Amino acid sequence: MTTDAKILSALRANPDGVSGADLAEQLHISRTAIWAHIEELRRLGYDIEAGPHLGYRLVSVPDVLHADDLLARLYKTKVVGRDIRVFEQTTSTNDVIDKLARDGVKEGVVVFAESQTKGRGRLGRKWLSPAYKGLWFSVLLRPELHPQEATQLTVLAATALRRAIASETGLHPEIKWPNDILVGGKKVAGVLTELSAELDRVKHVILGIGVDVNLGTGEFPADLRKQASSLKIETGRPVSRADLATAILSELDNDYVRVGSGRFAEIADEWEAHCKTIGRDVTIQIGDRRLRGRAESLGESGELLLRTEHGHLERINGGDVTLEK
Ligand code: BT5
Repeated sequence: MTTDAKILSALRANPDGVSGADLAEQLHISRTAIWAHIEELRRLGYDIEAGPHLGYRLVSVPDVLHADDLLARLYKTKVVGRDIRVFEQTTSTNDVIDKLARDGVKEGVVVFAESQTKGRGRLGRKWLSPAYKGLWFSVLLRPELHPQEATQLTVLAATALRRAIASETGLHPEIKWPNDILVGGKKVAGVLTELSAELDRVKHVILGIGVDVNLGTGEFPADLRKQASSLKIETGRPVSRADLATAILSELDNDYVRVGSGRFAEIADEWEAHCKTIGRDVTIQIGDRRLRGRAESLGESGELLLRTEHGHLERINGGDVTLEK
């Protein structure tokens, strides 16, 4: 843990304040060094009060993503978030992770960007990623899975993401198969799963997650306004991105460990309980192919089981779903 992270942890553990002398002793550095770090944190926007009796007290934290701070808050995770990197701007965070994956970096590394110049959705579609308004990040995983089972990870990501958004905001998000999180019928988050695989083995998976946190209505272009929304619009108040990021990463870690120990079925049950798609009549567009039918359930590998209008059961691994009225 870096000195900044240790100071922030100590301030959080002592909400009434902690003296410079105590901090210096705990961290084995001089009081002057403590003071210099406090000044640096203040420059980043952390409001730290100092007084002769109370010592240093954390009054408020800024809505910035600070890698050391996130690391300190995620000290309990087993895989996801053991290594966190924050960039001001990237093309796509999935591309940054892809490069790290090829360089042999361990699974669990997370890359956040305050803004992306080439944020993307599936099939090369554009993903709007304005600066400081959302969470735009990617996670590297190296699971022991067959390539056909990789859809499990999209299911996992959507389930963890839904749970974290619900607990942090009190909203009731729903999942639209395979990768959308909706609130009040509008998309507030999406998952882009990219895979590098050999015939029978997954080499690595990149989970790219975009969450519209504090965008105002005016920040969505007109063509997206009908279908997209943000957590701020839906709750009527700003949402702390650092708190939400911490919650999402710890839920992801939890569920990744569950999948690794063969407990995907538990996640699938939770997913079905919150899925808007199951039990509905749908049209699914897969490339040039269009299928109609009823979405029956989730298969063992995370695929959607569709009873087509002709009565066959189809296993669907990707595509765009439109819900029929
Ligand atoms: C997705 O694709 O929903 C996956 C989105 C993943 C974004 C993250 S951000 C971090 C990481 N780095 C990346 O480059 N990507 C990932 P899809 O289901 O194909 O939906 C894309 C469609 O959603 C677009 O064609 C738009 O209609 C709409 N859209 C674009 N930006 C949006 C936004 N910010 N919020 C809601 N909808 C959006």
